[in-house]
Amino acid sequence: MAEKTGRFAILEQLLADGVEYIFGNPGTVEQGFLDALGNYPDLKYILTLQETVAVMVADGYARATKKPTIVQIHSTPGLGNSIGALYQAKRGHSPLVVIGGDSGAKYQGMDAQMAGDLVAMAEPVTKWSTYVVDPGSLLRVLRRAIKIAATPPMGPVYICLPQDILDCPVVEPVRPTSIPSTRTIPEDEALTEVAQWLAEAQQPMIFIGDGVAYSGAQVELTQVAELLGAEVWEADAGELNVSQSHPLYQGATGHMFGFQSRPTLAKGDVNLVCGTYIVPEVFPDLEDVFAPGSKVVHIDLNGYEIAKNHPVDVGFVSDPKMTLARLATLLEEIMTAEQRAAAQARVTQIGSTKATKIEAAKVQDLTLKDAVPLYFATFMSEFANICRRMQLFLMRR
Ligand SMILES: Cc1ncc(C[n+]2csc(CCOP(=O)(O)OP(=O)(O)O)c2C)c(N)n1
Repeated sequence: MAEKTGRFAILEQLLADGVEYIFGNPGTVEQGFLDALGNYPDLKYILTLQETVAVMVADGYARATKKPTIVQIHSTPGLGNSIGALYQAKRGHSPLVVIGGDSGAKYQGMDAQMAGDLVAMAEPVTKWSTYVVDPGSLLRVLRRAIKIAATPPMGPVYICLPQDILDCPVVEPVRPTSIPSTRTIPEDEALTEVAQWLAEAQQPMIFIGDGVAYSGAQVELTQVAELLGAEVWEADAGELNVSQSHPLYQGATGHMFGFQSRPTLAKGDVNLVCGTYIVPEVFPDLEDVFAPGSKVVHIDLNGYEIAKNHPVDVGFVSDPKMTLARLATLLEEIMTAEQRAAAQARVTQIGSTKATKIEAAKVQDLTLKDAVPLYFATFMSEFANICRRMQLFLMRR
């Protein structure tokens, strides 16, 4: 094999992993890397003029594609500018792979201009932060970074690629990164017990977050909600987890004040939490949020978030799509005719309450239409008209 240096090898590694875009804002130490890019026209570099923007644009792309997404940033000042955006990417479980430049491992001791403890800076805002110390492990560590970012619960990683390492010959073979499958499902016995609780519930409630969308579980979630006749609330969500026009969808519990979300959280006798943590509010009530004696079931690939703040009766570290699909089948098998009728009555009642609330809100909006400058509902209505005129179609993923 012809000898190639690290900067060519990492680009070939990215191509082997199906990467099409690199977002970034480079500096002098990334110049060799940028020169190498010229050899790979299939990799497109999206330049932004500030690092926060590079990370945020990449974050959007990463969440939309759910694929490991590369952002390239300059050493200490560049990483410094990225911190806030990386924090948001971490909270949003975005599979970002931040590749950071640095003058070189051999210059570390000099503490020269723009030197800093890059790994320590990135650590609190990433899932993993590391520095490549030897050309012999350049691709191994890059693949590990990609794997960590893209394995659910996904999240941003930082990998520092010092310039002198990128200038060294690399003999490691390029091969696609192995991303483990997380399509896992709980034991049927445990899931059957949970299905029984839910079937018997008088007031089942569902609380969801982006774990639903990341697992592609929108259909299964909706099916379970309809079978149960349960209100569906989003606790911590930015993705499309359920159709917002569905009669059972009730909106978000809120992210500011616990006293506002508490009545909703305390309403159910059996609570199904999926793909979110409870509770994301900034000013949460520190006491338990669910009704005393109620049951709580949490399904999530993110084990850290299960029972993070409040106890659960059962937590499943499993894939929402597969688990909800199996739960729906079990419910169909075990629900009695009486339970089905009660659930159907709840669907009708929840839907009509929602429709009445929406009508009342529309009347309220009309009264305020011209009374308040830039009233939001007026803005959205005008915006919808423009979209219609421009024939803009919002594609549902
Ligand atoms: C925060 C940060 N990001 C990136 C760099 C790398 N860098 C050094 S000079 C430069 C271009 C600056 O362009 P401009 O602000 O127009 O100033 P000019 O030097 O062209 O006058 C960049 C991106 C840096 N030093 N600091």
